[in-house]
Amino acid sequence: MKLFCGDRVLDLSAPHVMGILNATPDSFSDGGQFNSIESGLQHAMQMVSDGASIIDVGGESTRPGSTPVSLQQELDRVVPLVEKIAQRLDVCISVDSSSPEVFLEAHKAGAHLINDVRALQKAGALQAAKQTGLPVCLMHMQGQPETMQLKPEYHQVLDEVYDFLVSRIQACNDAGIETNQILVDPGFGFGKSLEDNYQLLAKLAHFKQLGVPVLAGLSRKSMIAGVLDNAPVDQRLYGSVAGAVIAAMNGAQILRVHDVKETSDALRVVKATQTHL
Ligand code: 7PJ
Repeated sequence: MKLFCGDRVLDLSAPHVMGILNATPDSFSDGGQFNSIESGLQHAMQMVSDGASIIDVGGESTRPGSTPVSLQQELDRVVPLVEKIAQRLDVCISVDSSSPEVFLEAHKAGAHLINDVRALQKAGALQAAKQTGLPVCLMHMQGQPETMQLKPEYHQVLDEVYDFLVSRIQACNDAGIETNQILVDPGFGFGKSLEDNYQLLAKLAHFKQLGVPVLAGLSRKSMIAGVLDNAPVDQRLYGSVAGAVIAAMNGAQILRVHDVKETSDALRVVKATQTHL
C-alpha cells in the first residue's frame, strides 16, 4: 500500500515512525522545551536521524484537560516551523490540527499530510483539506479535550469507533477526498477508559477492514501509566514501545511516538517478523 503525500510517497508495506514535534509551550511531555523554531528544527533533525519518516507538528495541545488556543496562536506556532523543516529536511511533514486555516497555510509552507484529531468535523475543514489535495488522518474522539476523560461511555467501543470512522470516510468521499488519501486512527486516550483503550489495542486488526492505512498513537499516554502503577511520563518508555509493537503487529502502519530511536529499533524487529507472516 502506498500513500501519496504531495510530492512524496510513503510505502506502507512496513511500519513507519511518526515523530511528535510539539510547538506548544504547555505540551504534554516536553514542557515547551522545543518551543522556538531553531530548537524545533534540531529536534526534527534528531528524529529523522533516529528513524522517523514523518514529523508531526502540532500547535494545539489536545491532551486531557487542556484549554483551546486561538487560531492566530496556532498559526504562529505551526506555520514557520513547518516551513523551516520543509526547507531543511528530507522528510514527510504532517500537521496536527483541526483548523481549516492551518491546513491551508501549512500546505503552502510545505506540509505533506493533515492529521486531525477531530476528523475534519470543524466547519470548513473538509473543504479546506480537499483544497490542499493532501492525505488526511481521521481520528476518533469522544467529547472534547477539555472534558473527554471525565466520563467516557460506550456500549461497544470497538463498533462505535469503527462506525464513526466509516461515517467520516464517507463524509470525506462526499467532499471529494478519495479513499486512497485517507488514514484512520482509533484515538487512544481521547475519551476512553483504560479498558476501552486496551480493547481497541487488542482488536486493532479489525480496523484493517476499512481498507485504509491505520495510524496509532499511544506514546506516553495514560493507558501506559495505568498498567504501570501510574508511572510518571518519563518512566513510560518501555510500556510505550511495547504498545507500539503490539499496534504494529495488529496492522498499524504508522506509529506516532515521542521516543523515535527506541520505537524504530523495535519496529525493525516487527518488520523482520512480518516478512514471514
Ligand atoms: C494523537 C494525535 C493520536 C493522532 C495527539 C498526545 C496527545 N494524533 N495527536 N493520534 N494524540 N493521529 O500525544 O498525548 O493518538 S496529542
